[in-house]
Amino acid sequence: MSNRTFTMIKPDAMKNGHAGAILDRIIKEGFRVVSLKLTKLSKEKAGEFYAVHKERPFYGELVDFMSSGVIIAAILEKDNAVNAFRTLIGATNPAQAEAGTIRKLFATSIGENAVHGSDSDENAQIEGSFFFSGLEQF
Ligand code: FUP
Repeated sequence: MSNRTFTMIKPDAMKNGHAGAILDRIIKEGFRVVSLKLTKLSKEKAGEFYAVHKERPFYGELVDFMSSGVIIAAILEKDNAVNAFRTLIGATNPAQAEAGTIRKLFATSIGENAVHGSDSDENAQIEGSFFFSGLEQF
């Protein structure tokens, strides 16, 4: 079990003005910020990040959406970080997310669901390294 996960505040939440509230919630839930940046994915980079979904029907829309505006990318640390963070964000589809979760509070739809959270320790490591060099991880 690792104690790090990776997140993105997605373009919908950025455009809707929820970035501050989401970061505040994450920090108040006890996650330590290891790395943080405001950035924007090109279509090519978004496609690469979500390559695991490339055969899925929603892949094109997902790539268009994730490259449609700025995002905040971050590596976070807490005991059992991957599972703790997925509990905090709630189900992929905000309609099915538990009350009080970040997606329930801030997501628009299953496609525009406010935040990303890694689904395994291995992916947390891969995804964190996609955005941050070793020198940027504190
Ligand atoms: P999650 O791990 O909860 O982020 O969800 P997935 O890895 O299954 O999906 C990654 C992203 O693909 C979601 F955040 C949004 C998008 N997606 C859709 O647009 N439609 C779907 O039916 C499933 C996922």
